[in-house]
This record gives sequence, structure tokens and C-alpha cells, in this order.
Amino acid sequence: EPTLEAPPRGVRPVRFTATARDAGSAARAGRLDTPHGPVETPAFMPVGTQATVKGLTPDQLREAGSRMLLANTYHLALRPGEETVAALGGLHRFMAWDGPILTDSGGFQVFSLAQRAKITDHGATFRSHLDGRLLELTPERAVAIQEALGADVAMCLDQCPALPAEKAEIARAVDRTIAWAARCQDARRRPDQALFGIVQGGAHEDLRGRCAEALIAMDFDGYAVGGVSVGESREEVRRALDVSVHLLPEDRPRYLMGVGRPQDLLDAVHAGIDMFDCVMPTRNGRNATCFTDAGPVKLRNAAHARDPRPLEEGCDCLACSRFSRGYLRHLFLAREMLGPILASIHNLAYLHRLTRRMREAIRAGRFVQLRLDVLEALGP
Ligand code: PRF
Ligand code: ZN
Repeated sequence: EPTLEAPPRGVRPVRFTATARDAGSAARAGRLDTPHGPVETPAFMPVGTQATVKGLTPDQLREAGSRMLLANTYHLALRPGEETVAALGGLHRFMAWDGPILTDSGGFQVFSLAQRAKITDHGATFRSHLDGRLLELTPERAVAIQEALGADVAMCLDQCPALPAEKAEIARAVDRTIAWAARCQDARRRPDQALFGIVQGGAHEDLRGRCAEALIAMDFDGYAVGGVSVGESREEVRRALDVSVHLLPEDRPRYLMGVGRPQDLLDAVHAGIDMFDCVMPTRNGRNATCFTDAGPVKLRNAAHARDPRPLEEGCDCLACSRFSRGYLRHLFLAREMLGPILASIHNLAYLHRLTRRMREAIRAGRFVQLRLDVLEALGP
């Protein structure tokens, strides 16, 4: 049972300051101040689902440019359990990452991973994908787990309907997301943890508007755009952003969940987004697909067999500063674990460099041109 009082209103555990605005778009550069230090925005957060970004040490992450990580409530509540993480000093100490951490609330993972998920107004019941145990995730429980884990930023429990879905079904998910957000806000007990609301509503302007308006009235520390990039085209992602972002308050961070394609990052920052997370750089890296400014490079391709050049000229990451494409390809064909590690490091360094270029361009008033130049070089 909670013993602490709800945190006083007006004292924010995480504060956002916009430090520069682009003249030709909604892009802004800024800083997110958290209990574990500042993060410059736009910022990309690597995904550390199980309290580890697969294959990389905290030092390697920092060296690649990572400043804030994402971890998953769903996985950590199932294994090792949030009480075990708390007993081992909380998530930061547990994974030896002393920078900021955000935890996703678990709702999205329940639907993608759990077996026989059933959703009611009360919450979601499901069977663990690990051992079949019957579990329940309510808004109150999602907040309690995230408070036990101790991330700097927690996310509300939301309902992200699988697309394509009828508008009536998306509307019900919006109503539930709003009601759950209010319950999450009421369940908070930790004054040192921020809570972000999540806007759902698919591609429907009226539903996104209704959801954003209701969440804004609840005064969250930040706002996420959810339900995007669940298989739509780049055009559809842009449309969902266009109808969502302009409604959100200027003085709060805006986070686009689960998006990490370089083109989508450029579009989202153009629309006014500040934060991102995605498994793509690390998952693709483990599969030998690497981001470059000239588009994706598939390291298993025979064309790289005797290529002495780095993955990307001018990249200062560990993979590019020490190893050739030919060597990286060899590692993948020989199934050596250094291959996935180096490719993950490069892909993260690539996205962190892209966000840094966007920040610098916004400050210099040339973001619109940078976006067009990078999109052109990336190709279709
Ligand atoms: N909700 C939550 N987490 C998410 C999403 C969402 O809609 C997405 C959708 N792109 C990724 N991760 N809670
Ligand atoms: Zn590199």
C-alpha cells in the first residue's frame, strides 16, 4: 500500500527547455533535465528491454553517443521482477547506467508478446510469454512497477490498437487510454519520477485531438505520440504527426514511440518531436544491416568481401575507426559475436550523429535544408 503522499503539483522531476526554434518548421532544439543529468534534444534512446542494450556495455553505449535509455516494464516485471531490481538498488544501479532512463509502461508489449491478452476497463490480463503465469496489468500496477524500477521517466498505461482497425475500435482505445492516464496520474507516489501521457487515435484527427486535449488537462510532465509506426508508410506517419504534435504544449517534451528509421526521425523533428526510441538500430545491426548516409548497407553482401573501407567514411564509432567492411562481413559469416556488437555500435552512433546534426542545424537556422539534403542522399 502506498505510504507517501502524492507529489506536490508544480514541482517537476523532469523539465524541458527549448533553446532554439527553427524558422521554417516546427523543429526545436532543447534540453531535458532529469534526476540523472541533462539530455540534449532531439534525442534518440536505445532500447534496453531487459535492462541491457543487447550486446553493449554501458561504456560502449556512452562512447557511441547514448545519453538516455529505454527499458521495458513488461519484461522486467516478469523477470527478474521489479522487487528484485529494487532490492539490487533500482534500475540504474542494477544495469550500471548512471544516465537517465525511461520505462515503457507494458501495455504495448502485452499485446505484442503476451498470450491471450484480454483487455477491460480495469486493465489487461494475460499469460506470461515466459512461463504461462496469469498476470494482470492495471494503470495502478504499471505505475507501481515503474516506481519500484525507479526510472527517471515513466509512461502511462495506454491501449495501442493493432492496425488496421475500425474507427469505432480506435475511439474505444482512446477513451480507455484517457481513463487509464487519469488513474496513472492519481497512482503516483514518487516525486522524483516524471510521468508522460500517450496520445493515441490512429490516423484520425478528431480522435488524436480529443486524446491530446484530455491528457493536456491532466498536466503530464511530457507527452508521447503512440500508435504510430505499427506498419504504416512514411506518409501515414507524417499525417499522424501533423494532427497530433501541434496540439501539445510548447513547454513539455514530445516523444514519438517506437520510431527509428532515419527518414522518420527527420520528418518527426520537422513536425516538432524531441525524443525517440526504437529497436531498429540494434535489431538491424544484429542482422548485419547498417545505416549510412547513402542508405542501408547489408554486410553479408558478397560485394563487401574485399572492401577495405570502413562501414561509413568519417564515422568515428569503434566499428568504423578500427575495422573494414570486409572484416565485419567475415565476422557475420563466421557467426562471431563481435559482428552484431560492432554493427549495433555503428547504428547507434549513426542515429546519435543524425540527432546531433539536427540539433546543430536547428540552432543555425538551416534545419529544413539539412532534412532535404539527408533525405536526398538516403534515397528511397
Ligand atoms: N504505446 C506504448 N509503447 C509503444 C507504442 C505505443 O503506442 C509504440 C507504437 N509505435 C511503440 N512503443 N506504450
Ligand atoms: Zn561507424
